[in-house]
Amino acid sequence: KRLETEQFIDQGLRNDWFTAHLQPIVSLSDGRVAGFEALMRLRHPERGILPPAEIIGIAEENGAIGRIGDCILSKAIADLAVISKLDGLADIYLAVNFSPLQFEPALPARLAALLLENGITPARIVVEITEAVLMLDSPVVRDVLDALSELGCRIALDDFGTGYSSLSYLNRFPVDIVKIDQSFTRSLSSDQPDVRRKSRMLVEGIRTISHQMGCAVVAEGIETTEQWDILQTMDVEFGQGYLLSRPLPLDALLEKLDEFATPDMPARRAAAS
Ligand code: G
Ligand code: MN
Repeated sequence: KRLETEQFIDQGLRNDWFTAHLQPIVSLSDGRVAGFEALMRLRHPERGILPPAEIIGIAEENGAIGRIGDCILSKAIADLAVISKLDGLADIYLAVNFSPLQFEPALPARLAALLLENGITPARIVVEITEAVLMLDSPVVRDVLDALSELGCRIALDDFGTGYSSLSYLNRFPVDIVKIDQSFTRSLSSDQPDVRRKSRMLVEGIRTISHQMGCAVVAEGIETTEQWDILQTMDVEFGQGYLLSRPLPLDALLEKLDEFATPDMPARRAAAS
């Protein structure tokens, strides 16, 4: 099974099977699309889309993640350039996930060059990292983060509140955005009143600390209108999840964007109907 996955990765890189799917990130106050997160997908010609978690796990072990990351980064930026031409979407942002192994000294310059080629300002790029990057706590990681930040990119801390994610990271690294892990969003609508109440307190607590540290907040994994409604009352700026849209390839996304907010049509009604 593992060998097979390694072969798929190899073939994928050679035959251009890797692609970026894009998932809208929506402003909770008015339902407008604020940005997109690029998510890696391997589209096998016979097997279809392969589960990304397994591919990323193996690619991180055998080092292929660097080349996959480069490929996704350049495709997603090219997609952003296309989306930017649409009415009202000229300032929309792109969030890209980075694995710890991609944090090498050459990254900021390579990203800057890609952005220049595609006519995109660095302020429109969000670099998503997990605590796995910060846990390395190496001078290289620090320097790369600082360089990305100086370039004008924003830094988002992904899956916040789970794993080894530590509040002290907010203190020690230049974080601009906190993404509340989807498990918290899910528990907001748990059938157990106690779990609901406590998750609410956790989300409100994370939000308050994030805001006090000057970070914007994104709630991940919104799947139901109930979760959306709860989050809307909580002063969380942004939301993302299947309720609004699954991650989609560029052509499907361009069609779907019609459903999203215009000034007189909030996105949620469109998404929920
Ligand atoms: O670690 P990160 O948060 O970047 O991972 C996002 C993953 O979650 C992606 O694989 C994406 O497809 C998936 N995802 C996005 N929205 C939802 C959602 O509403 N529900 C669930 N279960 N998964 C989601
Ligand atoms: Mn992410």
